[in-house]
Amino acid sequence: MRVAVVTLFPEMFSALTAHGVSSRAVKDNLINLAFWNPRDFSTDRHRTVDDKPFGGGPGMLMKTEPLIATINAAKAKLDETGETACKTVYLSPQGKPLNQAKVVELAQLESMVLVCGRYQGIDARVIEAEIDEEVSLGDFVLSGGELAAMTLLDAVIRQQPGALGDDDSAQLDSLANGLLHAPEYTRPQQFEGRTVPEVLLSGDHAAIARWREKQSLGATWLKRPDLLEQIELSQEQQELLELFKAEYQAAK
Ligand code: 9D3
Repeated sequence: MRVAVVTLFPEMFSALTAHGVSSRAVKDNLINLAFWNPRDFSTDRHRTVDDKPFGGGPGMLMKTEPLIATINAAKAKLDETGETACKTVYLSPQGKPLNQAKVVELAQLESMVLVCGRYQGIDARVIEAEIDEEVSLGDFVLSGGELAAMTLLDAVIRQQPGALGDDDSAQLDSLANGLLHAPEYTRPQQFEGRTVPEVLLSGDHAAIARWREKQSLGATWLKRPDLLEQIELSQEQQELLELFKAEYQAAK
């Protein structure tokens, strides 16, 4: 997959390119990242990249001409390398909140342009003309689109075939099935007076799988009931969740 990132702060992306799973994917050419800086497309002596909003008010917007020129150059380069399935995504507080379904969808594209805003954002006509999708991380305020773009990219990179070792396949990712994960335990077996659930020490793989499924459903019910509304539970899952609820009520 080829990704063109439009950003005033390309150096920030070293967090992705220098560490862990994402850096390995870049090194192995599973993902090709190119950075396009509007400052390089600014034509005045001061290399201006901000401008005042019409109608007044506090704050600045990204200056339109350098931004448009940058997006067009990034798109032209992807076209040149023959990429067809391409989307241009603007990371924006006004976007639809990102979820794993959207990550999986975007990860299947051949290429993508990510536009990172700074200041108070970008001209509405640039969005109309150039942007296919607006994506947000959620209802909180960031200082710009870069951390959001990096978050989206990290999630998309994990989905690229070969990006993950067997130890953490994307199928194991929490939320791959729409549920939170069951609690996990490692050594020591006793820790500050708390012990590991017996079943995990039993060696009974069927019992362990059943316990994990029940805990997964229970954790989702307790912490993220909104996720349960979005999926259809099987008969067995409904029974396991009822068991969890009964034990939960009995314990409190
Ligand atoms: C003046 C009102 N705000 C617009 C809703 C101003 C504003 C806040 C934050 C303008 C830009 C930003 C920068 N944020 C992002 O670029 C951003 C973001 C976010 O702030 N929260 C969650 N997801 C995202 S994705 C990009």
